[in-house]
Amino acid sequence: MTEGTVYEALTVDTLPARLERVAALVAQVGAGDWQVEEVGDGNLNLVFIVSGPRGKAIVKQALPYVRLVGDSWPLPLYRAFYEYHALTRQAARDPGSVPVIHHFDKDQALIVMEYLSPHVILRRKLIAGERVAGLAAFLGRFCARTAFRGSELSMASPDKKADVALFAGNVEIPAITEALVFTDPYYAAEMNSHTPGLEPVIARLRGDVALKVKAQQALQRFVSNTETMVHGDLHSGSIMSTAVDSRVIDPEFVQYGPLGFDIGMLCANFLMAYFSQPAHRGDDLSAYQDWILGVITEVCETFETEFRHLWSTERTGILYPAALFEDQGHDSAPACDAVLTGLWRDAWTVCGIEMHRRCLSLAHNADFEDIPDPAIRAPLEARNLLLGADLIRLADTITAAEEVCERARRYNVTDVI
Ligand code: SR1
Ligand code: MG
Repeated sequence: MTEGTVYEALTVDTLPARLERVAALVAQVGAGDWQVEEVGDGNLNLVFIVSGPRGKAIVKQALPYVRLVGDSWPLPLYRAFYEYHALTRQAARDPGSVPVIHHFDKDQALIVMEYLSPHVILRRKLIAGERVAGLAAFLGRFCARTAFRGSELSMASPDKKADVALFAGNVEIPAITEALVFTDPYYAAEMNSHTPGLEPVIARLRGDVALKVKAQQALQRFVSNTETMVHGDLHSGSIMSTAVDSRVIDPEFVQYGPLGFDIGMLCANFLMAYFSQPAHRGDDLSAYQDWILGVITEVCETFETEFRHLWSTERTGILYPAALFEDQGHDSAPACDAVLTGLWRDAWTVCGIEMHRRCLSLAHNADFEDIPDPAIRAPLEARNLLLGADLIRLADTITAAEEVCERARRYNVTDVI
């Protein structure tokens, strides 16, 4: 397969003949007999593991439609182009945080990348009750470094503007987030679904005009604020881990957006893991739930520490220049505090919204969906929905992740339906 060929979706049967001349793939797996397995379990793409005499590699190919729904919902192949460019920027801004890219074919919407082993999707580990050493520090640093280094706190303005222009072409993929995440949870949108029993809680959320205003204000900032390059879909299905190592994958929802977007979405997914735990285990339940809340706290603390460190050591962009502060003998810490205040307001708002959309909109998460009995699932989701509403309402006033965790602990022992 070479550049300039007409797109055709790969299959396990056609992949070897179609990719046998891709030198970067052959260099990874070796020439000769290849075993190919399709392992994509996400909502959108094909993902193949190619095994050869020398090793393994991942071939990820976009499909021209939403896999979760089918060809009635077309989706541009160009998302692979944006994913490729996002991965190169994340690798530069936080080295070692994402898989190594071996090859990109724009026409086939295909990326050949490092096969991570024995990594598995973090969401599966959280459902299984497994702990990951170093997870929180890794994620806190990743969010801080990509946020800071992708913004005009760090980047030269012409480079930042060129990047914003490049990623502005990613239209339909962020549009999914605009609808599914920010808007659909708050009315009876066509593709929505929810667990029976949640109706009273849903009625409360959808009847809360102030809540809808805050969610739409967050959407307004999401579509019009190009502070930094965001991963755009940083949930526990976009992280792969072993017991001691983690990487971030799958940034096809990349765009330039608010500094607090990724860390907010990430914390939401840990909170949903937390609330779902009573259905997944008996032994170790409270210790494991404490571990998850500890991850949230440490992610946020690491984020702040790293962001402040970068503020002092890498503030090379046009924003808050040393010429205005340090060079005048003025401490710039209050300016950093102000940036972080706005960032956390956005983060906790997005966190609450993400907690809502995964129970009310399309594309629920396995943390709850793997609970087969709706009578067990609904009360756990209800706790999650109510905490989400609190976070949206109180985002302006939350000063530490521990306050969020304390609230989560209280809901966790309250029967709200
Ligand atoms: C139609 S796509 C639904 C969801 O899957 C992706 O992973 C994103 O989370 C998106 O919102
Ligand atoms: Mg994804």
